[in-house]
Amino acid sequence: MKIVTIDTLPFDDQNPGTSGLRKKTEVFQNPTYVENFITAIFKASGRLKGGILVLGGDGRYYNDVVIQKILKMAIAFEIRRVIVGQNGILSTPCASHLIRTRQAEGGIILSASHNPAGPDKDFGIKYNTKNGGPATEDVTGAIYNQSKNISFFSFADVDDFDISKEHTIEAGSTTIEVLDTTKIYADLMESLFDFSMMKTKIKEQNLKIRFDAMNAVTGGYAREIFVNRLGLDESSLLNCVTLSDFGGLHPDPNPTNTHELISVMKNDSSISFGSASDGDGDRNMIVGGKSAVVPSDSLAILCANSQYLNGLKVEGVARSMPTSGAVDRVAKELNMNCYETPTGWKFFGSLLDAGKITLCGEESYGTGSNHVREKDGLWTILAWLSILTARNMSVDEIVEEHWAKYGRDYFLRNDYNVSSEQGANIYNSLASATKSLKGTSVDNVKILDAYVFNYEDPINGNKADNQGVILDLENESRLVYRLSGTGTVGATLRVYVSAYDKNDTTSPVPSKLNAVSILGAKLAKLQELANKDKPDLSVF
Ligand code: VG1
Ligand code: CO
Repeated sequence: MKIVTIDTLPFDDQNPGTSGLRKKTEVFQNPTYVENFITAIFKASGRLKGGILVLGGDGRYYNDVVIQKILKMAIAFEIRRVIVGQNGILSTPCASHLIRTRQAEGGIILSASHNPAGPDKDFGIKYNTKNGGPATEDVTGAIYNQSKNISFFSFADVDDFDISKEHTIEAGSTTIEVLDTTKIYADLMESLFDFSMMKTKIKEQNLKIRFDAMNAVTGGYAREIFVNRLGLDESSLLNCVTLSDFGGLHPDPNPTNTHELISVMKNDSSISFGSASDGDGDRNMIVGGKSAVVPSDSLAILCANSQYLNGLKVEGVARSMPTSGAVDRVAKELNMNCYETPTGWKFFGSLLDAGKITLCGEESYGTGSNHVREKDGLWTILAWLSILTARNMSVDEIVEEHWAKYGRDYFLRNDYNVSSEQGANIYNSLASATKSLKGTSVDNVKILDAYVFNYEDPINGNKADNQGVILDLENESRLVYRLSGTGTVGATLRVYVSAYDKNDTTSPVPSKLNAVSILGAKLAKLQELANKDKPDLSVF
């Protein structure tokens, strides 16, 4: 077998963000762009040579081409075994599971997750390490360094491999194992939940559900779980065929993007449980008859109802810093530790590995448990289904019961799309204003505390500075500012707004949070510095 080595020059923009390297697809299509980055990954994770690599993606445009490139490069790099999803399909949580169960050195997931797909949309490459979780900052830093110093890459000069069927291929010193991962993932879910009880109760309770895969990676897994194993009707599935452009959908599951699901739920009151997942299957959205469950609440509700999760023993919980404090209230009541981490699943890994937490979540429609080291969309949906069937209650009833007991943490996120310069300017101005803001009142609202969130991992001591600006306001209201690390054009300033009310739990979110929202924009000088008089997107 001929190994070809090609000279290359570094690209200066291969620095992974919150969750992998994401760019416009056309950037990845630049000659040698993919090869450079893959070489950087291979070199930064020393033990891949002779080790096992898990490989797959969410099925988006360019997935097929990049998979073939990586397979040929893996042979040249003498990776011992590459476990690749059939047709290149592999969800992020399933990749995490495979890395763990097959003792792989790492995994490459081709996905820009919740970003849209297509030749003029986005593509991405994520790297996960041995524990199954997203590469931590030290590893992504090493990858970036390698990418800046690269001078050549190598690949095996062979025809494309047939990855359309389950089989094993020997190539050089590499074994390529093509796997249909649907069964593996469904088996994992079946080991975590009591499917036979759920199946019986779904029938007894005549439960009707809708699940929207948004034409992305979870369609096949969902059919196997919901229809084949839990006996739900085929009509439960929406957009469950994986398409390379996701059928034009924006697979970021929130009420704005899931029109079809929301309208189906509105038009048929007999369907009491709706859900959706994102491009690569790690996010989830839970919808009741009245509205979508706020992800921060979803995490708190899972924690408060963990006795209905088939014996899952919750030792502790964690939430990302912008996520509301709803789960903190439950943790306090249950007398368990609650950790606050920076945004991004990579920061939960050490806590999960050390057994300090069992559940964790983010406001961005991500929740998961210690069964893998990624957030897991279908797991969360099954967790809700497990609670709903065990308690014979609807989503709305569960949410209302929760608020009645704990009060409500009203939450919304305002996104402002600005230029990179404007984003940096707004964020840096806020960060440097924290000292002068602390203790002052603006528009009659007292700013009790103002600080930059610097994190030190409680398990390994790793530091991650400057992860956001936090303003704690009176009456348990809070503003958090940070710049998105997953966008591909300009910058997105995220302003997270929350307010707590023990008694009033039924106000509309926008009106309840209006005053704090306006204050948030004013303090960031959004009008002055970016000419923005309203957010480009509000998610709640
Ligand atoms: C966003 C979310 C963050 C999530 C990340 C990856 O990051 O805010 O909570 O972990 O996406 O999710 P950012 O930096 O744009 O705010 V996924 O499902 O797109 O891998
Ligand atoms: Co995702």
